[in-house]
Amino acid sequence: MNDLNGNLAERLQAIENDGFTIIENAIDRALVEEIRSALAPFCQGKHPGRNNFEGHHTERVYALLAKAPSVAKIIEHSSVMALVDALLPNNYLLSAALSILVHPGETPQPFHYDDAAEHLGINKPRPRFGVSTIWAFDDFTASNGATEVIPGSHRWPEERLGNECEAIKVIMPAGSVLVFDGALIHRGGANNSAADRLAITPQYCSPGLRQIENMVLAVPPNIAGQYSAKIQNMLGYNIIEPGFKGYVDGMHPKKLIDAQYKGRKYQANLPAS
Ligand SMILES: O=C(O)CCC(=O)C(=O)O
Repeated sequence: MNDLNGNLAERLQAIENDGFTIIENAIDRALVEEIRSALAPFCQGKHPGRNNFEGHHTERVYALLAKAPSVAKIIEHSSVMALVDALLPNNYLLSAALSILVHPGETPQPFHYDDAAEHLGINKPRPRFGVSTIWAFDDFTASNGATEVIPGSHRWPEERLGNECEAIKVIMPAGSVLVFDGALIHRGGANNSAADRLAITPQYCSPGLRQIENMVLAVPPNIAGQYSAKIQNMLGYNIIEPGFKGYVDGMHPKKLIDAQYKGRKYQANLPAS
C-alpha cells in the first residue's frame, strides 16, 4: 500500500504528459532530520564539486547506501516504488543515489537528463529507460537552487536542448519529492540565497541499462545484507530471467549475501548451487 491517496493513475498521467509529478510532504520532519544528521559527517566542506556539472560550490556524497543506511527509507519509499513499479520493467535497478548540498553562490547546472542511452545508439524520443527522484531536505525556494525542469522535454528529440525561458522552478517544502521521467531535461538552479540547499537524488533505470554508479561495488555484499530484498535487488544482487543474467561464478548473487540462499538451484552447464 502506498500513500498516494488513490491518485496513482493521475500522477502516472502527469509523468506521461509533463514528465514529472511532485509528492508534497512525503516524509515527516523527523525523517528529514534523521537523514540530514546521517549525511553531516560527509559534508564538511572537504569535497567540493570537480566541475561545472557537480558544481564548484556544491558538495556531493556518492555511494550513500554504504554511508548513511537511513537513506534506504526514501529509496524504497512506498509512494515512489508504486510509481516506479508502474513506469519501469520488472527488475529495475537503482542507477544512482547521491546527496547534493548546494551552497550559497552556486551557479546553475547545465541542463541535462539522467537516463542517457546514446552509448547504445538510441536517441530521444524513445521508450522510457529511467525514472529519477529529487528529495528536498530543505525547502526548495525561488532563490536557493531549487531544481528546474522543462515540462514535456522528455518527449523532445535528442538535438533539442534546454532553454532557460522554458524551465520552471520546483518549489516544494522539505520532505517532498519530485518524481520524473529519466529523459526530462532539468538542472539544479543557482543558489542566490544565504542558506544551503540539501537534496538527495535516487535514480532508477531499466534492467537493460548500465547503472550510473556501479552499485555492487559501491555497496558490497557485507553491507547490502542489512537492507531489504527490494533494495538488494535494485543494487544488482539479483538475476534476470531468461538467461540467468547477473550470476556470479555460476551462482545467484544473493549467495554472496546469504550463503544459505535458495534461489535458482540449477542451470544447464553450470554447477548446482
Ligand atoms: O541538484 C539538483 O537540483 C539537480 C541535480 C541533478 O539533476 C544532477 O546532478 O543530475
